[in-house]
Amino acid sequence: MPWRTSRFVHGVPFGAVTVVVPADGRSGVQILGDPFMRHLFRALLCLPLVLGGALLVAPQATAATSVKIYYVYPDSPGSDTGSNTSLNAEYVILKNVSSTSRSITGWTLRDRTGYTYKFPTFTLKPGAKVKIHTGRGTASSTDRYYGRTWYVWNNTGDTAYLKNSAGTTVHSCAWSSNKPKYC
Ligand SMILES: [Ca+2]
Repeated sequence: MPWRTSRFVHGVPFGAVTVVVPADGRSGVQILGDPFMRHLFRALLCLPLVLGGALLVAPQATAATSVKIYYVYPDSPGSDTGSNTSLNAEYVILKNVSSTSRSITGWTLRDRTGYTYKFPTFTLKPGAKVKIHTGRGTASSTDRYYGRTWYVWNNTGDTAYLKNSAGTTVHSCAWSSNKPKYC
């Protein structure tokens, strides 16, 4: 035996093995008993650490942005007359950049002022895009409408915010000119 039994005062019987805690606190915990059972016991001791690690990693993996603001067209062509056609030529495109279908039910798109479009029950397939127009129109799987009678996105600069159903901002895109922009 490389160690002295007298150093270990806390021997805890644990089935076929005994866990021994050193009295001086300077040495590590020793596990005594049959070699196979000792290995098994060590593996079981490690299991909670492995499971705990998986729980810590998993939420971060699922929280990665799967749907993002893809493109903004803040300045409708021509004068800002406020016609429905002009309003609808101002838009933001979202894209599912993941490889699986994603629900964006209850998600919102808004500008700095707070003009908000909220998605009803809605799913984007992998790689699919949806265009959110400022004016009125018939909603479809590819085109949605704020239904407003005046513009949302400032031509001189603004920020689009995409929030999930919990209200957490998952992506934002800022611009400082009237030029269309890939985010
Ligand atoms: Ca505009």
